Amino acid sequence: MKKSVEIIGLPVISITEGRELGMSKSLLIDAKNGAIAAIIIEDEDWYRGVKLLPYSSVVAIGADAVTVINSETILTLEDAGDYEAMMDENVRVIGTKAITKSGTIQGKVVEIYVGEGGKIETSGSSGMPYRIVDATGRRAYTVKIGRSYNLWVGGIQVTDANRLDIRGDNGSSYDPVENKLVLTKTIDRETQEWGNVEYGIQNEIDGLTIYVKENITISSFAIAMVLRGSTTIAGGPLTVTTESDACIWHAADLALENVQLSAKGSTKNGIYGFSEGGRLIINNSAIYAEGETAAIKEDSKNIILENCRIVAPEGGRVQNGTVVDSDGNIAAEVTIGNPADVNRDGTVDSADIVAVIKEMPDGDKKADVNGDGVIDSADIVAVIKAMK
Ligand SMILES: [Ca+2]
Ligand SMILES: [Ca+2]
Repeated sequence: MKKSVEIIGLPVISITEGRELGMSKSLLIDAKNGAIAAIIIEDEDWYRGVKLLPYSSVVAIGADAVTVINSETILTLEDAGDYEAMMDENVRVIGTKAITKSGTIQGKVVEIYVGEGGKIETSGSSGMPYRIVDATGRRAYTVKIGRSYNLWVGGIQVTDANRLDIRGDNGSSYDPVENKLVLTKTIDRETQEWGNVEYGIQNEIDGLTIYVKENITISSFAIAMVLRGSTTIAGGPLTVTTESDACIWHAADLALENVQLSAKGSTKNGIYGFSEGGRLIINNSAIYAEGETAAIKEDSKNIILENCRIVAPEGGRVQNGTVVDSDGNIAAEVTIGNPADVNRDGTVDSADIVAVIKEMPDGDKKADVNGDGVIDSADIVAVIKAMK
């Protein structure tokens, strides 16, 4: 998929003749079919009239050139035939109003995305069919547009066209039916600049599940994960890291469920819940969070721990939307785990029984699974009970 700006201004090269035929100047739009019909070419004879390159004659659109087989694929106005009517209509998609079928104005089309066969996909987000109204406001066409989703992975917005391989690295895919984003590769945005959706992950969809299938890292020079829609993170191990204000920032419910997660490096918070936005629910997960001002900070003051507890700091507890140590000081480092996951690897299994035996009777307190102050066979029983 290409943005229109990536097509315009490129030299058009004939492969067989090995020469430049002109520059791509603009796109001729077939509004009725919601597609790019042709690329309008400007060459040194431009004053003699417009020349067209039918989109179907394009061999490839690369970063540096548009390639065609030979110069015969370029049409002059005399033989433009079918294209003439389109040129008269002069439909400009960029900057025109996009209206959904129900009639709601969705705002202006700021950029068009050109998919396979020249099909137009807009950057609209509702997933509904759009009508494109031309610049005069009189003509309107319903355009079949691939949906795009309010979800950005490594700065790339998820669309129907890219959702099976969002970043082109076989590392991320999105299923809109299950509302599930699957990640298998690290996302590094540390050298990204402001302005181009700088976060590692940005989600505005409610009910999204992010399933981390491999041991990966999400990093950014800015906040690494921005979650404006309610989100569940599962799987792992996942490391989320930044030197910015927060590793994970959420403004809706965030559920960490059956996940092994480490949020570290932040100058302020590992996990931060903005405003009254949402709760932080941690269920059966192994979490490490650090932040110079507070490892975890929830403006909603709503932190729910299910099937896990604060393992460090020792005697730590939830208080006033953060985790404090036994003296009531805000903790800059917090470890939360299923107490039965003694070795903190995210699962409860026989290795945890071995870990308990190693610490009997008064070793590392993390082996005191039932929290009664001693490490004994009762803790082994507690591990067995937690095994599934
Ligand atoms: Ca374990
Ligand atoms: Ca015990």
